[in-house]
Amino acid sequence: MASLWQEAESLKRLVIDTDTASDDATSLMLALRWPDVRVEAITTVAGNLPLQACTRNALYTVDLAAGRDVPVFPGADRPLLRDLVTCEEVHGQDGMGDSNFPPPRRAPEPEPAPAALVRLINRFPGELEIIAQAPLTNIALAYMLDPSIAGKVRRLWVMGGANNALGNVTPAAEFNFYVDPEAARIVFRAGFPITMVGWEICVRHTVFGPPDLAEIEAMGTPLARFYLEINRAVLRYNREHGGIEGTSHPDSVVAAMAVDSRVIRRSARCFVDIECTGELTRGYSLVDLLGVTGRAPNAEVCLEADRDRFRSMLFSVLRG
Ligand SMILES: [Ca+2]
Repeated sequence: MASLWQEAESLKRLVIDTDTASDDATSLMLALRWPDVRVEAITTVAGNLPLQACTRNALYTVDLAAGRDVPVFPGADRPLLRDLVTCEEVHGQDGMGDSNFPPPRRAPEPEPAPAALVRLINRFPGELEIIAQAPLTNIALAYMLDPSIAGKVRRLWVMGGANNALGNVTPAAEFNFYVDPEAARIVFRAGFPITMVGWEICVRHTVFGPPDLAEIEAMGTPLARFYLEINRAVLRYNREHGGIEGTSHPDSVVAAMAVDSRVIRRSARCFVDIECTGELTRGYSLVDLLGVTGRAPNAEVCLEADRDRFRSMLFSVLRG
């Protein structure tokens, strides 16, 4: 009995909200394979690709990486107010490096993602951590269904925005906040205990260059092969358009932080808001590092990640 109780005590319960393509799948792998972590659900949302493709990629990744059944709940197929913007040019037409994987073995759940989020957060009040690594549409919809969930989530990890740094869709904006800025604004004003990890953290502390990739290739495991396949397109895109020589890990570094907070080296509590009306700055994340707005902090903002720790964590997962 004691060991069962201890197991329940040390178990970290996660839900991952994802527009599954390339690094989203790596993030799922890391969380699904990490000890003492239980991924209670995966929720999908339109973003990198249309919803159906994101859901298919999530299901395929669960087939490959999860040792147990993890339900996948499809959610919003478009942003709250705007037309969907996708980015097949970054991740490949299938979002997985044009690997054209066979159809997944399992099927998505019938319950919509926002309803599933509300149900699970209320089932595990104060216990669930959510990794939001996509446009925040599902999280905003869940909050609108039941505003009390903002106070019941143990932590909401947000991959999105850029902390006073260059965006990746426009100079002002990172993709997730650009796609659905209204959802991002709703979520940051809702009172969730947010940790925000911006695009600049990915660029500065998570890139795997040629020596890292050679080491992964030499592993020869199914997960290492999967990693290299799904990152083919993004590797090319990073080189030709992103000014980055290697693979980038915006989502998987957040998963690593969620399962081991030592991956965050420095952070600061700041007021963060998202631009919804700017002529040139749609989706810009205002991070008030100096406190000049006089507004109360609403997020813990990651300032520096531990690259070596992240690398060794992901490598240990890929080695299998
Ligand atoms: Ca994503």
